Amino acid sequence: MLTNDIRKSILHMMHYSKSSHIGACFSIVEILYVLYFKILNIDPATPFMTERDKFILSKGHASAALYATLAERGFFSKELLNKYYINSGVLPGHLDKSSIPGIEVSTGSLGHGLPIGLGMAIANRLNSNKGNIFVLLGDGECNEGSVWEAIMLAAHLKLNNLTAIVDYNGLQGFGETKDVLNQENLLERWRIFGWESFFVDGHNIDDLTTILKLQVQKPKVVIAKTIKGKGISFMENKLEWHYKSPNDLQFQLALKELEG
Ligand SMILES: Cc1ncc(C[n+]2csc(CCOP(=O)(O)OP(=O)(O)O)c2C)c(N)n1
Repeated sequence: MLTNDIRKSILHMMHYSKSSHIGACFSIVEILYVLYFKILNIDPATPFMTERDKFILSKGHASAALYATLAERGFFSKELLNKYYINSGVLPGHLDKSSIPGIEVSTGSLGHGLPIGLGMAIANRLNSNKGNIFVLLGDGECNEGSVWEAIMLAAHLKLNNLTAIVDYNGLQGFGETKDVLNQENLLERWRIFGWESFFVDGHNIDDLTTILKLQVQKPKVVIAKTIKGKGISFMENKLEWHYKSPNDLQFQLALKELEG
């Protein structure tokens, strides 16, 4: 299963580089898999083709998940994943557009991906470019005011070439999203602001594919219910795995689970 291979790559990268954000990566593996293998009109051989779809990982701290997916999709060799987040590496911890083909936007400072995606969607409309824009945000990231400005303008302009996906895992860096800034009824909030809104199991490949393929007349949001740390029993729904990196024993245990 490719999603399992992506998780294994992420685990190796995090362990080797001793870096953070493994939980944030594991919660979006199925979303990235569906986008890159079933939805996006892209070609790894011509990564800059004009009418391509563009994906923005707005929660740029989960860069390892995107690198692992891009490698599986053929954008670059899997060997390059060893150059993640190390001195003289090639793949930085937060996304840098100039690092490697396939990274559309530099992100890491939360709250910028959707406003940038909005601008790209407007530009595509003005240029009669058929490319669609997809933006993946964290649910904690939806605390940022800039996100809501973009939500309002996209709805006003009825940008049906723009899709947002919210990684709704209920956890952020230092607590539960509902305790940090409660955004009850997140789906209803987007709907009231004028978006075509859907709620799906963010680990269900068929459901994600069906909803992301739906053609609608407005901007679309998919609130994807996920589990932070998904796939490794001792990491699932555990806040500490936002920042912790697996030690040697934890690495072996996690690998065993993925291989089992
Ligand atoms: C503007 C900004 N403030 C703070 C941070 C530090 N930070 C990195 S990840 C994170 C938590 C984000 O939570 P969420 O959006 O729910 O993403 P998830 O943890 O699910 O990946 C924070 C606060 C940041 N990257 N950017």
